[in-house]
Amino acid sequence: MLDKVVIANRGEIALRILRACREMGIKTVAVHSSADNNLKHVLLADETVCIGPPASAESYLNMPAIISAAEVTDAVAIHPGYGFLSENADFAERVESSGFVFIGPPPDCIRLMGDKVSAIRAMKSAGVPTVPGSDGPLGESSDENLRIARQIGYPIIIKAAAGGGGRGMRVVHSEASLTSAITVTQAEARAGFGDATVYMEKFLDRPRHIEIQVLADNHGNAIHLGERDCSMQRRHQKVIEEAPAPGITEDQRQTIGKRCVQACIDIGYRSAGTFEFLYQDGEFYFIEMNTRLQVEHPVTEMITSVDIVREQLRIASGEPLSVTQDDIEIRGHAIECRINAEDPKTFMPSPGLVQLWHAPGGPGVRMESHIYSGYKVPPFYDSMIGKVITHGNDRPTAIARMRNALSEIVIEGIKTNVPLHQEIFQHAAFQAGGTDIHYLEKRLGL
Ligand code: MV4
Repeated sequence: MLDKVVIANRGEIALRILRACREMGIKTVAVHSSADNNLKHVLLADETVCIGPPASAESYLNMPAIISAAEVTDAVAIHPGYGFLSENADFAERVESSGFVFIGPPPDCIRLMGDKVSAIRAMKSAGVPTVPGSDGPLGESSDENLRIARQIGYPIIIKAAAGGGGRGMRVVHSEASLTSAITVTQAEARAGFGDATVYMEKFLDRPRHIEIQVLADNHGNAIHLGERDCSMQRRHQKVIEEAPAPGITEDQRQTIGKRCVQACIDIGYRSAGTFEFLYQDGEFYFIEMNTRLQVEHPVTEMITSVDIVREQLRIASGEPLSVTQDDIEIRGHAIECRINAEDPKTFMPSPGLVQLWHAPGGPGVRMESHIYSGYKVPPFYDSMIGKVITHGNDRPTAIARMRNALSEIVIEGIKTNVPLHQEIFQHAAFQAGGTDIHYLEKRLGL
């Protein structure tokens, strides 16, 4: 097993990784910015290294500083968490060429999936269902682009190959605006990502966002852990996630899951990964793959009893997966609410001193947070300060436990989105389950 791991992240996920390491007898190095001396995982880590000033660009994105920290502490591996450098193929490569293990997929897989055009191509040839589209980058000829769009049928969506997560997209409803929309999206892509490549897909008007969790080791084993429904979102920020997805049958789960597993084998994937799909009218359409541990991984852990971070650490040390596909059974239902330090009405960030913090508890309640009474939420980073996850034998039980948990939470000193969650849990449409990606924004009147 790995001897010592650098945790190249902050907040709740750094604490999650630290806990997994400690359980497994792995020593930990917390690398942190000068604004993060008092992070909970920094206080708990075996060793700490300050890697730069508050700005992420000079600390959590500072590759040489992170690799140097691994060198001076004699660590053997680096876990990037999510965000920051987690999907940076160059970082993964530099980590490995410096002699450390990158706790994630091979750099080539990160690169393949980072380019959405090559990702879709690879997934299509592996038998994963994709959205009808251009199946490649758009060329210069507007006649040819008009022909492709006509064949797909309007509305269509233009997307940047280097985009993803909602950046660099434009919906086109008719021929009249196609050519200019392509030009504008190309210009934005060049300015935003340094790559003007765009592609075209049929625009799905009311899909759900359903994703499949996979794990793959170095011994040719790959498994899927079922799906998560992440449709409850605002401006591409997920707010609530759940597993399993309401209405998805065991047959559908195994069919799409098998396709994802085969795709992992085809591309030589390893570690944890997520296949993102749009789901509409009973069909799955692949859109992107996330080559990292995700924020919402706990809902899958709760319904499968697989510790995804532990599996990542095992895989990185060369151990086989601890479970086979036949071992995986979906048990009950889990829901996650992301808790953000923000105004519940305006969504403006609300950093500052946490004067009082009481965590929720009880059966089936899991709190993933690094905050404590007296902790100061810095203004430099993402506003997510934790996640509450509830699990129960069925969805109504998970919902009832979440309502309890939300009502038990006490946070004084900063504003949070807990009241927003409490409101959503009153909605009849949420209680019924299966709302689409536009539901929350419509309800909020955006
Ligand atoms: C789409 C789509 C409709 N049709 N593609 C946005 C984020 C990026 N991951 C892909 N996105 C979308 N792609 C087609 N062909 C609608 C979205 C979309 C969306 C997707 C998932 C979660 C939230 C979303 C919010 C707005 C639009």
